Amino acid sequence: MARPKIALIGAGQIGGTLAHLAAIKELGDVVLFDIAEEGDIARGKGLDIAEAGPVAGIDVALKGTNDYADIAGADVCIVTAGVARKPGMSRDDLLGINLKVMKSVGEGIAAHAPDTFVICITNPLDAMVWALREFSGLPHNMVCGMAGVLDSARFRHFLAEEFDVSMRDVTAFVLGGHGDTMVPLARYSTVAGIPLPDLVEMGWTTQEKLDAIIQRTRDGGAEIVGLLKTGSAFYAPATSGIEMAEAYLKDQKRLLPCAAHVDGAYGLNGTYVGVPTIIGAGGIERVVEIKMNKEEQAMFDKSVDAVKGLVDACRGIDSSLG
Ligand code: A3D
Repeated sequence: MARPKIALIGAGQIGGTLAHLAAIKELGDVVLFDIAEEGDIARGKGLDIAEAGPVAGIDVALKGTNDYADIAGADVCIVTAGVARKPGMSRDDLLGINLKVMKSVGEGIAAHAPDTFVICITNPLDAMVWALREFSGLPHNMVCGMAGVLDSARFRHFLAEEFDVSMRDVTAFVLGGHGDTMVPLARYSTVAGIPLPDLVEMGWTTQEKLDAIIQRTRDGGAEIVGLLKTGSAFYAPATSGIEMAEAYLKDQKRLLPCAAHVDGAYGLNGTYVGVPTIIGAGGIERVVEIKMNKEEQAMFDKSVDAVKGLVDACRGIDSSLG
């Protein structure tokens, strides 16, 4: 049986890390696509990782390209093409530039890999995944965005540090748009099944400390941008994207929060936003609707409104978007 094929559209910081992780995990053959003018980074990174193969014992093929024809037959496309944040920029500042990129990427995927499962990582995430779906015309269940896995991972990391427990025992739930309005849900986040509010009652932490961790989670991307100065996070985003790709390729039916097309659930009709989903061979097989209390629902609604505002801004920039 042929190995699965993974196309990485964008071979920058996240794209290169995705290629390395996909190769190390032997998820399939990897094609790196980029149009960078300052160097042939797609071919350079592809060759560099391939040359690690004999040492690491990796039996997959890597190819760099600037020709969309090379992504033909891809089972998964992970899209990071576009520009990333610099200090002082919000994710939303990237909208105009990255919308144009989504148009060319969407058309490239539609022409050469229409049966693929698309995971978008380009920011501002929820609006870009919506636009990418519109431009590509692929079925909604086959186009999603990575943000919730990363935001939840950040939350889990901070909680594991606070409680001094293994992060393997910490589960966390972050919903809503990937931005300042994201909704970390304490009630649905646990240490081995014990919800965070109970842990506060048990004296493991205080409500003030928990609130500070929630805010740090919301600001997690900006914290890394502030440290790196030259770009944004890439190791954790790439690791999160690979987890979603693996769930699809291996039909794992993982319950993962991701930016999915929500039509009916949560009172929404046709909005891309971060929700719990089941990812398996059918792509986004299900959107899981959880119960929220009034306060959580209000935060979620605010986040949905922020996403809708960005989608409207996209429509204002490109009149071909319906
Ligand atoms: P970077 O290292 O700049 O890589 C982006 C690559 O895209 C560059 O190599 C460009 O040459 C390439 N590119 C630009 N236009 C095109 C095009 N039309 N076709 C093909 N390639 C193109 O950025 P990065 O890898 O650090 O980040 C990529 C994106 O992910 C940015 O938009 C970030 O804001 C975003 N990001 C999202 C998250 C989420 O959690 C959603 C986290 C971190 C970064």
